[in-house]
Amino acid sequence: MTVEPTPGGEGRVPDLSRPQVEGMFEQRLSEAFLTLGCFNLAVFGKTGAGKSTLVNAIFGRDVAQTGMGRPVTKGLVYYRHHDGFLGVYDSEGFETGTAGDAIVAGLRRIVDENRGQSFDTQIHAAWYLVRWSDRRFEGAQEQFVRELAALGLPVIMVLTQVPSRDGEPHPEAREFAQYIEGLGLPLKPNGRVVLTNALADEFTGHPVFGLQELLDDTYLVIPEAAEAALTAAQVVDVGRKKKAVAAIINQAVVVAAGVGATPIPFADAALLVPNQVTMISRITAAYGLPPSRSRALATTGSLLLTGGATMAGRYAVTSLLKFIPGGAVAGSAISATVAGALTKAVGMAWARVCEYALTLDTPARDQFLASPEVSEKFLAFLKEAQRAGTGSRRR
Ligand SMILES: Nc1nc2c(ncn2[C@@H]2O[C@H](COP(=O)(O)OP(=O)(O)OP(=O)(O)O)[C@@H](O)[C@H]2O)c(=O)[nH]1
Ligand SMILES: [Mg+2]
Repeated sequence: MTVEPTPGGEGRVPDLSRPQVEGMFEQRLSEAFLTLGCFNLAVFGKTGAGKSTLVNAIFGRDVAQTGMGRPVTKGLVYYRHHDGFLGVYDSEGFETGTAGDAIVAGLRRIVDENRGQSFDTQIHAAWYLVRWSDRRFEGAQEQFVRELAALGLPVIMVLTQVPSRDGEPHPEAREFAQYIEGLGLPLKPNGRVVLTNALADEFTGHPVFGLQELLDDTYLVIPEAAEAALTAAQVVDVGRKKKAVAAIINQAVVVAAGVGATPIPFADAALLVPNQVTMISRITAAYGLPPSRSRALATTGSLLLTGGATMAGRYAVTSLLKFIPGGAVAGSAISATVAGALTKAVGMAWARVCEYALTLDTPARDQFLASPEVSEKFLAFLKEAQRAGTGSRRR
């Protein structure tokens, strides 16, 4: 990679050493993840209803296998995913009757204990799953759902393993859902039953179905404070992640413009670094990338941003000055506009790195996040953004 010389920028950058920036990164990353908090979901339904499969489909991870399980009450295990922002109460092998009574009693205790505690220990939503092909919804199940609702939990009713064609569910599954809706259960958000299929069936050709709807309904019933964690944890709706990230970048741009409001000497681009470190950390958390990889990311991030000058920063400033109005005049000073544009470019490029990481499966992703490829991709995206910005192709 070649880095263009800095126009008149041979001046020094205030010294932010790599270890300093790295330490800053590690700290801001863990703050960003802590701020997300934890989204807690409780999942109920008879054995084989598809609880584990549905959780996997929405969150892209086998919480039961990769998380730490802790039996919280008879019949109920709490899995806190090691990434920290997802917790699942799984009623494994749950059947109604006395087992159901024991679970309700245990849940009541959990709900009572967590009342008034911080939001990330509370249960934010409950999914009650019924396999559509059972075509039966028993009195005991109905009773159980009413008791969950009486505990104050928002209950979303889900029919699972529903076949569909051309976006339409099997008519009998629809009928079954309507039957349940007719029982007048206190279902959230609107008394409706959500029809889903969590696994594509290659033999019958039945596609995955209804996951977006289930996720949308879940957003509607949870407290606002749990939304950021859900957005990070889920893998169905990348659009929601992007929206959260766009807001983070905009905030950082405003801060950067503030730093540049009194134009700062070009050589002091490093003044923008702390804000960029915060931004990159928050972007990483919003996408739900693993905090367990934060050390590797901190190393890469600090390499990229040290002095705002070494690579990315210097490259970005150099190219930006060429096309930002007033940039060339500034020549040796970073104005509010330049500071904002620079920060935005860095944020967008990092967002693309994260999105790329999300397309990889877990082992490949972990490997990628710990590799020099992160900085290579980041710089490539930064260059692309700037080329698009100038409207010119390769020089
Ligand atoms: N095609 C298809 N198969 C599913 C779906 N959900 C579950 N299955 C299958 O049904 C079986 C049971 O699913 P699980 O997700 O293990 O059910 P569970 O509710 O977690 O069961 P327990 O843990 O025993 O309570 C598995 O063989 C799944 O592959 C689905 O949406 N579509
Ligand atoms: Mg299971």
